[in-house]
Amino acid sequence: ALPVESIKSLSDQHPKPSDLHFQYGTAGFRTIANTLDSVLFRVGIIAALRSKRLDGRTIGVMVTASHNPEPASSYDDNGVKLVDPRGEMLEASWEVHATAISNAPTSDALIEVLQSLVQTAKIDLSKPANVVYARDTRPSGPALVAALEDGFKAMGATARDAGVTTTPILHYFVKAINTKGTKYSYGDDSEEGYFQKLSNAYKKLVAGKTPQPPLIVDCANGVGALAGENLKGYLGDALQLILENTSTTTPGALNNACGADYVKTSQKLPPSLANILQPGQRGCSLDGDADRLIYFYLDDRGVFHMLDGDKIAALVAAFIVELVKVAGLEDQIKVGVVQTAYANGASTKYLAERLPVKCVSTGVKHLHHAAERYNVGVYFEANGHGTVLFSQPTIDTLAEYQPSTPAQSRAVEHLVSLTELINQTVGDALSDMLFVEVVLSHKSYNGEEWDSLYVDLPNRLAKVSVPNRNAFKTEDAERRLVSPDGLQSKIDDLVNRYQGGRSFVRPSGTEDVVRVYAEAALRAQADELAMRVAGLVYDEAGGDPASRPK
Ligand code: G16
Repeated sequence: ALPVESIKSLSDQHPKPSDLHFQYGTAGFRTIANTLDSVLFRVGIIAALRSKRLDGRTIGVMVTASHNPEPASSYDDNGVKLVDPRGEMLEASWEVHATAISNAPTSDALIEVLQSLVQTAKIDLSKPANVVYARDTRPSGPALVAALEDGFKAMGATARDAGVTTTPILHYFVKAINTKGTKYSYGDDSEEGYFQKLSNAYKKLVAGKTPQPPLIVDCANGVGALAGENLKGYLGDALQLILENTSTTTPGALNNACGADYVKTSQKLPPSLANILQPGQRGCSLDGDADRLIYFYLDDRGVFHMLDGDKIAALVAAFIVELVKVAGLEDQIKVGVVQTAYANGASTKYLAERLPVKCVSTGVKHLHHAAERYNVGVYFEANGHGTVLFSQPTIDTLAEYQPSTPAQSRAVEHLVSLTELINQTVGDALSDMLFVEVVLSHKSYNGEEWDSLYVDLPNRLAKVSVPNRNAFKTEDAERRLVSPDGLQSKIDDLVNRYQGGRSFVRPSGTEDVVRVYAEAALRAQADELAMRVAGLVYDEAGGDPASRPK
């Protein structure tokens, strides 16, 4: 039976704020940190139940608000998300349970919701519950983790504290723990195991190549700075990393005018790198929990150029296709790409001329599942969140294949090393960064040569604060609005007036805003289209005057 008494007494110490409604969104629960105490306690319970449901397999819990800002005030965002046993995002049907559990108004109501979940999901409560959890560097983290631990305690779960680490490392731990001692062992379930795995694969892949010039890494003043420092040690001379924005304890510094989201959204170099990045040099930005990666470089004239998730997808997908071809495995291994509506139109055109490309809704979970349908699935969101998945049959094919020439054998070895280098559980900025460096080094590309694979269409992102973002509903992989009524046809009318115009509107799953994307053949037109569509959204929804698009 459920440990009703222990849940109730601990739950009374973590009361739900009566005026708030929580929602398990794109990346779990994410909102103002000081409202999340009851949510964290309950997530502890949910993780334990999920583990019991899956026969005691280990479930991951990550406390982070990733790219969200951390202003030096009480409005610091934080969040929490659950990781399923293979290291992937929580199964969608459980997101609904998580939302219901987080909103039960009292301890008694909580027990009722839990009892009904135990029944409907047929959870055998006599099974063990195993959990591994971690947090990023946010100041609100420790208190939230304490609430989470109370949730584990209430359920009698066995919980392992992975401390302060990146989101992708936590995902790696989950998979490594659950595959330990099996023939599918994913690696040693320690940070050392993770760094060894990545750095060994990297060294194999670049053996014999001329070392790349040093790479500037903007760590967003987040946990990536700690992991980056570690990685540096394991890489040694194989790749020189220069870590910048590493102030993990300065209040308000996290993601502030730096990091992958800043670079992608503002399409600018973080001001902190202005005197550091030299013309011709490559740099990259991680986000606050190191699961997103954006590259950039300055050309000879010192002009900034961004290489986003779409450019990364184009670079790495072409590289994998080439290796598969050289290996002589073209007929057996099919490579496909998954993008979202945010993918630049030029990238979609470039990729679709070479490979199957699919468009899905925003959120790694959607991309991940779509990518699993290919033998090798490359998925990247334009914001730099992505990875490459090799299906198990593909990994077996690579292991069993008998190459007939030295070139074939080298290509197969490289493909095998890539399966080790790339984090197969989720987007991982450090692993993706090493992958990009491998391709640049094999191709002898600098930033400019990589950038010239295709020319981005000018584009603009905007956000509008509205009273109720849930009034915005979409279809067709978020490319069209079905509600508010009539708004889509107004957007269509506008878009038709711009050459190469494309625009869409969707509610964010991580911030209380509606997002607007627009692209067009010319820069000024893309900006104008974005502002006009944002204006339509504002007028339609009675937006906050402070966010009136200008
Ligand atoms: C999360 C998700 C991403 C998504 C992003 C923005 O990223 O993992 O898949 O693209 O939020 O989502 P939205 O536009 O719905 O706010 P992160 O890096 O914040 O975890």
